[in-house]
Amino acid sequence: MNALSSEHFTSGLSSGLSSTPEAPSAASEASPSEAPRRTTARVVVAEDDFEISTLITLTLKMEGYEVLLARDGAQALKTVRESQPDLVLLDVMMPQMSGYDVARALQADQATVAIPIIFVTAKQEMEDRVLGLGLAVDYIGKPFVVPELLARVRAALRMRKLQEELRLSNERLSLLAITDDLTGLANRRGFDSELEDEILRARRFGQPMAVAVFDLDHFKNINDTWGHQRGDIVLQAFARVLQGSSRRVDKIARIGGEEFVALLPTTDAGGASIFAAKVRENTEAMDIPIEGESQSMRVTVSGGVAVLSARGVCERENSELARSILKLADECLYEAKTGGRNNVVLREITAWDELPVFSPEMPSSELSE
Ligand code: GH3
Ligand code: MG
Ligand code: MG
Ligand code: MG
Repeated sequence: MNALSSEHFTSGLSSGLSSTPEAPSAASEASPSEAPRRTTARVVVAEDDFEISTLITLTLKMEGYEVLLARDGAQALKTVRESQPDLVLLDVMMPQMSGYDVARALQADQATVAIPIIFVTAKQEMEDRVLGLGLAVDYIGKPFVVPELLARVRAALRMRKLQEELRLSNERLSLLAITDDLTGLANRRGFDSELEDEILRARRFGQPMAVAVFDLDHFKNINDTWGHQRGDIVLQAFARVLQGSSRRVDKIARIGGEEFVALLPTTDAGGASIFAAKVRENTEAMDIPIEGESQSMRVTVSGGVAVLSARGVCERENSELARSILKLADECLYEAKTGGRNNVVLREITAWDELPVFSPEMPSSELSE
């Protein structure tokens, strides 16, 4: 997923986190993190003995679980891979492939490694149990009693649910770490890694790219006149202007209080200039109503655009080039401010070495202050 594209980023927080009421009936081709979540647990039962498999299947179905049956090891592996179940009940002695080998294959595969396995087997020597518990979360001997089997299935599913919740919450946290709360755009941290990736692509394929920084004009006045909260509404409105003016492949972010940036891949000076002008005009045209007031809020923006249409070899590190590009765009922004604001200044660089060398003591975002 391109986490920072304008379309994906705002919807990213909710994707994969909601649940759908119905369990999918057929195997899904989506990866585990993209697959819709089920409310009914799905269990694969791999058992070559007809009577035992019938008993297990009926028992689980009566508990409301969805059951998929496999008659041998190879079929078990295929069914688990295709159906991404919540639990596998695995016999050890089966034709084609032993339960141990199935378990090893599932653990070696990133797509199935997190699916818990319970061995249900007649092999009950101490060594068998030790080997089995190295591969599975639980081990049930045959013959088993139904209530105990069910209790162990429930326990394994409970553990699975907790792990799944933890995984989703971790996913959410990593997304939050690169997201700006107020606007839902990427934050500086998220933007920096995208910028480096884009520089790598631009260098490798010799394509142009542009970085445009925007800073709202006299924004302090907005806060002073209307209060901080309404100032926030203006920031959100400007974020929407940026989103509306950019393409899906563009990456936009809020990198400071009222400072934003847009990264435009494969965009030359002509394209970047059209983009920045559109942002400036759409911002000027914004008329933000204020609840309970007859007046509305208006704001303008200044922009600094650095366009890289550089070819050839360059020894400098991508991270250093990233800082230099932002610095150059910041210098342009500074010119746009001193030139009267509500204004865009663009500079094009045609050789990587023309980029000014960044001095780490001077954070780029402070240059426009
Ligand atoms: P300039 O045209 O030179 O950019 O003037 P300015 O007033 O926009 O610039 P200055 O840097 O002096 O002020 C930036 C203001 O942005 C001051 C600060 O209170 C405000 N600001 C920064 N972050 C936020 C925020 O998250 N919400 C709100 N409402 N205001 C913010
Ligand atoms: Mg068997
Ligand atoms: Mg400002
Ligand atoms: Mg500023």
